[in-house]
Amino acid sequence: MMPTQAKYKRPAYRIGAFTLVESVISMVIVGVMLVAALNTVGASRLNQYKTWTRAQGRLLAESLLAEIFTQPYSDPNGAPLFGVEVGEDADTRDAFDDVDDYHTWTSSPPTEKTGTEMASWGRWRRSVTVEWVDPANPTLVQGTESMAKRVTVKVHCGGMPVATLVAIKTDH
Ligand SMILES: [Ca+2]
Ligand SMILES: [Ca+2]
Repeated sequence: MMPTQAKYKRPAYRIGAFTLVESVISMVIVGVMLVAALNTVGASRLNQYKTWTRAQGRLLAESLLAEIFTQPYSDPNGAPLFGVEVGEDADTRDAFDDVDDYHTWTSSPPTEKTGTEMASWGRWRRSVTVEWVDPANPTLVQGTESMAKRVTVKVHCGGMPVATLVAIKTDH
């Protein structure tokens, strides 16, 4: 009598279930998609922060530049000097009464003109440079009185530059 050949029987673990390899591949795919999604969210938040920082920096620069431009071109009292005049305190803007008094002014955190520190702005710095420039070409710095002063206000946050504004004040 001839021996009968054993009938093929499908393994039970294949019926209605994932194999171990399929499960691992699925987890890898989900993991990669999750990382990509988190990276996208992180990049979006970073862009929002940078936009906010630039906007705040510009506001800080504009407010100080506006204050400087309410001052006359040169000191109204006595012999004007480039920088603070005799008797004016260079540590606070309270006594500043002309544009070039602000030359080399810097403060962190930013302060009001009275010297009051702006609360919650500890990482921010404002600084000012004033230079005589050629009225016909304000990119050319002059070593002597030229009847035009270029005022540059820079704002840093955490040591990084975030805003720079430049304006020219002339002696009418
Ligand atoms: Ca002055
Ligand atoms: Ca002055």
